Amino acid sequence: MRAVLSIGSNLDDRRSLLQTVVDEFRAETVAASPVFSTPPWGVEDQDEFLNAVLIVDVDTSPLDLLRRGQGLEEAADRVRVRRWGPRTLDVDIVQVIRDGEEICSDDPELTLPHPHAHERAFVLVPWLAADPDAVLRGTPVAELVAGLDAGDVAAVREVPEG
Ligand code: A4P
Ligand code: MG
Repeated sequence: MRAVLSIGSNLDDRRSLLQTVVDEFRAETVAASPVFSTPPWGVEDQDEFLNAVLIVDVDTSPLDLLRRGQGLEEAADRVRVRRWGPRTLDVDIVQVIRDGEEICSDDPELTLPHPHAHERAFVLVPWLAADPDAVLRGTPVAELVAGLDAGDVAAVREVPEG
């Protein structure tokens, strides 16, 4: 199955923390976005995030993929204090495609597609950079981005490497 992962960090050495996810999935990665600097969404009195999107082909189930992501979050010493609050590392599964079909699930443990993906510039802009042909629930991601607040989109800025 193919999965779209959104990764984010706004604490500690953000770039190295994102790199742990890139390294974990290196052999399975089919596309990756650059790293973007993004204003905090949801809870706004916190530091800027670094966000990126990875597209991976994995043999496991969606739940096993979630556990792999959570293992990386734990390795990053992530402490859950506050919903949408500061975090060392967040690995969200945005979408899973199996046999050409987008998997939909309202299971709270793994909701697919991710319920906020369609409204988050910090997910959609990197996703579009990784896959210009991406489609979410039948709508091209390019169209979703075009429908977002232009200021929110412009605030998601690619970070030069290094
Ligand atoms: N869960 C359900 N569906 C999924 C999914 N598709 N992917 C469950 C990953 N996890 C999923 O997540 C809570 C529970 O969601 C997990 O137990 C999992 O089984 P969490 O990571 O423990 O808590 P959280 O991340 O604080 O809550 P939530 O609601 O998942 O927040 P989000 O949606 O992850 O948003 N602003 C910027 N600029 N960049 C960011 O990366 N991230 C967030 C967090 C808020 N604002 C941000 C960013
Ligand atoms: Mg999360």
